[in-house]
Amino acid sequence: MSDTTRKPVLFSGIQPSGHITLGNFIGSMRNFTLLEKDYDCLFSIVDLHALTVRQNPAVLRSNTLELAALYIACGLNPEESIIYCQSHVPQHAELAWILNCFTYMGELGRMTQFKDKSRKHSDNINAGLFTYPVLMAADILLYQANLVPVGADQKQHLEITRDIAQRFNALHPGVFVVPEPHIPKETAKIMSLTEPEKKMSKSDPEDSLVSMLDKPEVVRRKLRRAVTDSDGEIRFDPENKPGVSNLLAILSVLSGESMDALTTRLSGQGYGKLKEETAEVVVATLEPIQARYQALMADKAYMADTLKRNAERAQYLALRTLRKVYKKLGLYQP
Ligand code: ATP
Ligand code: LTN
Repeated sequence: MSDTTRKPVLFSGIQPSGHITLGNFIGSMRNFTLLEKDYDCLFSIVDLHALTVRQNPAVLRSNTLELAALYIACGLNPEESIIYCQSHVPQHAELAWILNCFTYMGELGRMTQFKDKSRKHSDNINAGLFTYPVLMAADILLYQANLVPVGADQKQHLEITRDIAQRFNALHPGVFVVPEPHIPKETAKIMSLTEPEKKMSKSDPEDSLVSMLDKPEVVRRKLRRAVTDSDGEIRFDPENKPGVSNLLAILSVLSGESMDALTTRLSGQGYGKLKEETAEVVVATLEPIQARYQALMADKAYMADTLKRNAERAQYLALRTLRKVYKKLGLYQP
């Protein structure tokens, strides 16, 4: 990514709040690899966001490195795209403060992620959890991003980001690019294996998810135990058959076989066959990623150097926006 290229900018982030799941991969990382060549991309490990929920420091550190290596192992190129830790670029927190002053309590109170996480962590409803979307808006607006690929659960956060950008621009024209979300329908929401009415989340119990680093036998066991239903019919119907539809969605996306072709081919067969085929395509997808991951993690110096260099590249871009914002707002700059 250089100053002179004309490609539009793509920004996305994933929290190092646990082991990266198949839901994160299908809903976001895989789409990053499909879009990378057409955009100047930034892929952030949003470690400051992860602090909105209590983290064990040693585990957070190890999850951060894991996520960085997985970004690269999935095929993203850290010499082209900027792969970096959010906390290494202080301008995120600085712009978040400014944008806090352009965001209303009422609109933050309506965010469903805030309501869900407040319920889940009722002993720690901190102000960071409440202002989480403002930091996310800062992430995106700092780099003048045009496109933000995310899963369906982030749609509302993209809407508030656009509202904040437009509100700011109305007072100070031309400061921010108003970003577009990219939420492909087929990959928008991978569901939990044990409670298929809920999305798969990396901070949920182990049985409910496939981790990107699960060994083949673990993937096979988890998929064999995935909750389905009792009518025995292989049909794509997320409303009435969430478990079966989730397996079909995973299989279709990863194999490239269309949903129509897949349901026709499997119709009349048992759920055992569906689970087995899904497990095999997941194993085949994960194997090369895991091999690259192991190689990257064996070279800690390379990982550290890559993250350091990329944070410097991100800072350069971030500073340009922040200076403009400070100047427009009338903060005295000697
Ligand atoms: P946590 O459980 O800590 O909230 P998470 O698993 O929901 O984490 P995030 O880091 O919040 O993951 O999300 C990273 C990206 O992955 C986001 O773009 C999000 O929309 C996407 N994503 C997360 N879970 C899924 C899912 N089950 N299906 C599709 N996309 C998902
Ligand atoms: N909020 C997102 C993670 C995230 C993000 C971002 C995604 C933080 N900053 C900027 C896209 C762009 C989540 O919880 N999945």
